Amino acid sequence: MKNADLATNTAQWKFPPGFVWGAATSAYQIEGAISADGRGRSIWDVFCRVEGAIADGSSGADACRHYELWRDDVATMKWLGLDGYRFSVAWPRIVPDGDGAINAAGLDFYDRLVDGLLEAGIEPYLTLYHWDLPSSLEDAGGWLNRRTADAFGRYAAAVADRLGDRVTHWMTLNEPYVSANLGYVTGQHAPGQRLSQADGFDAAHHLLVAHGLGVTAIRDAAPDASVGIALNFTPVTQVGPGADDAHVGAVIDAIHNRWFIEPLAGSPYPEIACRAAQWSGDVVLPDDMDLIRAPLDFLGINYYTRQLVDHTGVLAAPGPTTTMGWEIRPSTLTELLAWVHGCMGLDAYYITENGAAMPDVVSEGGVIQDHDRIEYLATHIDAVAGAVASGVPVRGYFVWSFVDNFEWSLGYEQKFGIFAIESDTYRRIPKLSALWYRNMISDSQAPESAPTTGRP
Ligand code: GCO
Repeated sequence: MKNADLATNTAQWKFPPGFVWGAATSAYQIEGAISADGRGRSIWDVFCRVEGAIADGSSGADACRHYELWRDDVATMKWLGLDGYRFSVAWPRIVPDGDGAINAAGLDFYDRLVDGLLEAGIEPYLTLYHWDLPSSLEDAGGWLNRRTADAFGRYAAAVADRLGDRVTHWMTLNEPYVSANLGYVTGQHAPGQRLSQADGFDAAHHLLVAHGLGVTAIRDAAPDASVGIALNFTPVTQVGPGADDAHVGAVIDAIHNRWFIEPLAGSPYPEIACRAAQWSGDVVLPDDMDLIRAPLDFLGINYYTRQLVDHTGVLAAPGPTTTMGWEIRPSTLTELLAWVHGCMGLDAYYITENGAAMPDVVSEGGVIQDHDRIEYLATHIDAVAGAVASGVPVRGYFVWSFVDNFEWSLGYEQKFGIFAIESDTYRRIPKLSALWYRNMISDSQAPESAPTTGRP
């Protein structure tokens, strides 16, 4: 079927009953209110002030003003028909100094949000860490310092104690690959350090220790919780016939795609990556790998694109691409899901992020006619359906993102939302993709006997 037909014929997909349709965001990207109610400073508050760090010189200081407008946002999500909403808790709101005193007002915010979601019939999917480390922890070495992992365990316990009676689905970390490598190796993200890949692996290991401590803390506070982690995958396609092409591809694949999932599944860190980085592994203490392999209830998978690699490294993506320059490649998602299931063998996976930044030209009627984003979503949902049909137990799909937001070092120039934001009023304006997603959700929930003809 052609992509455009896929997008119009949404009732074709057969997802199992209870499949969760959701949308995702993260705290620093949408909340704003960085000084409200005792919030401490995060590494992103600091990084955004570094000259040249953010493409458009912006920050998340106001972002989407979700901290103030969350009630309207929940109402909008209800209108969309979402079953689930994935958001993250800002560590600096809960523990302003990173470790030490708990700020009750910070917990109160998420308490109200969770109640609001549940009242609207929307299941909260909570991520504890989406990159906004309290800056006082960074001052003491950040993720290069193991004590940050211990502090995370205490922070996780505080949140789980407060919300564990109402939140069922928990994720410890979002994309530790990005925290470790963009934060401490390439310096594109906060805290902006440019260190060696071996240092990056130290940070990555401490992130996984934090994950393990977080899993324990959540299970202690909420024994019925369903616990996971959200990992990003950018599968590697080797280009070029040489042994050197294969070697570079294998190293990049090990760093990007295997480094986190394999120890979670009980294997050691990929040898080829350790060797390439000359990583000593001295930071790995005797019980760490057992802590890291603690059983999980689900894995969150963030997928956007694949990468082509030859002996020179990652190549420019062939078209078609999104405005991020990322190749649009839905079939890779089906293959990825089969591979991930082979690694982990879990009963549940969620697509915790998938979506596209697009040009979003406003048409004459004032509506953003983002047919390109609709096609991206339709073809990727179709790819998920393909994996489900072949036996991978994917239980839900969360579009990235609910609303245009602060895209990290790219500021507000890259737009991933299915809602836009009206400048000045901060009103959320549905793009055509929001209307499409809403129809798709209601179609997919219609009883089997309902007519299955498409609609415009
Ligand atoms: C991610 C991030 C998001 C990004 C998105 C688009 O987890 O990668 O969660 O914060 O905005 O991926 O780049």
